[in-house]
Amino acid sequence: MSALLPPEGWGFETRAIHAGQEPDPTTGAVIPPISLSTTFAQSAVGTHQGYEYARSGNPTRAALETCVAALECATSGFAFASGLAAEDALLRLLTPGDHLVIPNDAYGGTFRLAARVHSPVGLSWSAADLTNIHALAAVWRDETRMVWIETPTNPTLTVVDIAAVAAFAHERAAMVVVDNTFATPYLQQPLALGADIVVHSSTKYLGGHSDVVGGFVAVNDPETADRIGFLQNAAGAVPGPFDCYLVLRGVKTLAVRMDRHCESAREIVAMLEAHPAVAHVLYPGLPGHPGHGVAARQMRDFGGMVAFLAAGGEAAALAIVGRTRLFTLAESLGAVESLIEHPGRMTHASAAGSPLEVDSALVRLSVGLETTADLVADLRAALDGVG
Ligand code: P1T
Repeated sequence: MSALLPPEGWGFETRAIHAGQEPDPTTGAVIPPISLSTTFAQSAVGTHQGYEYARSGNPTRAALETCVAALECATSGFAFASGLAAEDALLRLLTPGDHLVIPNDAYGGTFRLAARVHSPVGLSWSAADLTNIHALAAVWRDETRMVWIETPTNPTLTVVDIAAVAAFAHERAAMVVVDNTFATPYLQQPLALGADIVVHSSTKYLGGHSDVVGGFVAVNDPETADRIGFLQNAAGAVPGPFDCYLVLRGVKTLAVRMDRHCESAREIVAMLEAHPAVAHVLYPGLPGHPGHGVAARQMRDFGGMVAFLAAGGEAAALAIVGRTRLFTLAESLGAVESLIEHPGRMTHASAAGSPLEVDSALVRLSVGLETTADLVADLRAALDGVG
């Protein structure tokens, strides 16, 4: 839920710092208090100040929900305990017999949730290359109710034209969900491009400091919002107040962090492109990237995630990820510290043997906020050793 919308015309950074975060009326505290109470006094049965029980609503969570909804230019926002909890709530909008289309390189956990949690209870799904409307048309069924877009995708940084897929799906009365985790609302506004629902792993750029797991859903349609609010409360996968505070703190600096992530990613891409140990660089900012034109149109900048194929195949990829010093070998992304990983054996291992299996030579980088030259030198040294 989001209580108080910011005045029209506030810029992104102003909304990030002020939306939902007016000084506390009782104390003047500038930062929304971490409200720990699980229950709220009622002056008579059903008469209260907007809160009854903390699973249904909590003031710290409401501040976060108002703020991130405002960043996505949505009328309603819902915070969840993790990105996958948020995704799970969205898949519960579907009923047995419905058909879902997911991208053929979605995050491994999204694939696992659809294929191994929702599919056994009646959801059918297909994976498709969503960069190609004909591929989407080829898997379309009368029962298709939802198209799940990730853009740029995790881990191959494929760019999907949100407006084109939304137009196709809406003509056929299906909903469009966009996982905006990689781009963030600073770089990309899916609702304005025609999507119905935005979902986030706020564990990543929204939180931004590798210290909180969370998820978020933003929507404009009041009926969908009611249903998601119902699911949030009925299934109960809500974040605790301290976690809400951490994400709220994170989003205040989202814009400046994203600008720097993008800037450093550009430098790193330039080095990778010239290095003989790298066979191919995947980054939407490269003019030769197949999605470059769409990304330039629908994104403010190209993001802080970079992937590349090691020229020496899987063995070289595994060697490279073990050789960096500043880039920590770890799952996750989107935080101040740079991370490196091998998707085939780590984040996307659950997609092995499926249409979503990733190339074993692939290395993924989450470019952090350390000194750019140090990051370039660290990676170059790791690549030089592999040859
Ligand atoms: O980890 P969680 O907060 O539950 O979010 C899941 C999720 C959803 N969508 C995308 C695009 C994601 O990247 C993730 C989580 N991804 C990783 C942990 C990772 O290292 O790729």
